[in-house]
Amino acid sequence: MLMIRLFEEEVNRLYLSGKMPGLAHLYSGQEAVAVGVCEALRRDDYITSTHRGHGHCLAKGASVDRMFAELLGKASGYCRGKGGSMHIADPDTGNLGANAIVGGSAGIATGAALSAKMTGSDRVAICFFGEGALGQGLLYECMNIASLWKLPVIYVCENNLYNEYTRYQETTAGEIAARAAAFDVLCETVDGQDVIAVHGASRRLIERARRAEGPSFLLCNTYRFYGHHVGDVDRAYYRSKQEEQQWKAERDPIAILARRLGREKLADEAVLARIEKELKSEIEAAVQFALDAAYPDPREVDHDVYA
Ligand SMILES: Cc1ncc(C[n+]2csc(CCOP(=O)(O)OP(=O)(O)O)c2C)c(N)n1
Repeated sequence: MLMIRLFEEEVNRLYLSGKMPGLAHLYSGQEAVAVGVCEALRRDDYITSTHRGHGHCLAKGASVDRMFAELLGKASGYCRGKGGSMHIADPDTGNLGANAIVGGSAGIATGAALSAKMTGSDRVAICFFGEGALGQGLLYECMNIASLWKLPVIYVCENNLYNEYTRYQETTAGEIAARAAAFDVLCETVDGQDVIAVHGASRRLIERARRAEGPSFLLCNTYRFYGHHVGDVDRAYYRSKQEEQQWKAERDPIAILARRLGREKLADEAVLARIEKELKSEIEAAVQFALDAAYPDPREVDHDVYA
């Protein structure tokens, strides 16, 4: 979780210093969801991700140097520098890709689950999506067929309270869990700031999917600490500074886990400080690798691009 947090802070710095083209949607605050879920997966299981995808990629095993290289448009990046923040895919770790189309991850994850079933493997697919995708019809077509065909897919809804600059209650009628229940898809709701809770629920739902008992829906209540994207700095008009400060002070998933580790005498301050130091130097080296890396040859502009 700390790796994701430090990665995102560095992405923000690269953006603010004009070194990163385009923009990025930071995952800070939501780390317990990606980590809690992905720690319950095998390397060959699938995930599909969203525009806010760095945390999912890292939790599934992507390396920070190739991630930074991709963000900076370099040839050593995951998509040879042509995808950028919102399109990172890593087949080696089962990551079928981030997706800038809200709701798009549902179709890909459900298709991957269908392929697992048809080929007789026991792989499962995780569909990460924000609550904004609850407004997309594709999700319901997918949940319907996944339920009828008992596909091994888990729909992980990260409700961070806002679809871009709008509170989710202004776009989402009724109870979220009822939408899964309508398709006879089992739903569990968890505190998305508690990595142990997310992990426990994920293990149950993933093992159930592996036993061919069908799809499920994991509703994670969470919060993003930064704006919708790195450029969304002036945001008091849609959410108050006080609300942000309260979540950061009381509901930070990393601090919640650190307190628990201390209470249960599993790690003391010195261990946590050492982990932070090691991660900081890994991130620093990865940024330097990406800054020094070469851009793709302009003659390759139409290679690996699909239309
Ligand atoms: C099909 C589609 N419609 C609209 C957009 C523009 N858009 C980008 S992010 C976003 C809101 C996403 O909210 P949510 O799914 O809750 O994810 P979050 O940003 O909160 O992680 C919208 C509407 C888009 N990318 N794709």
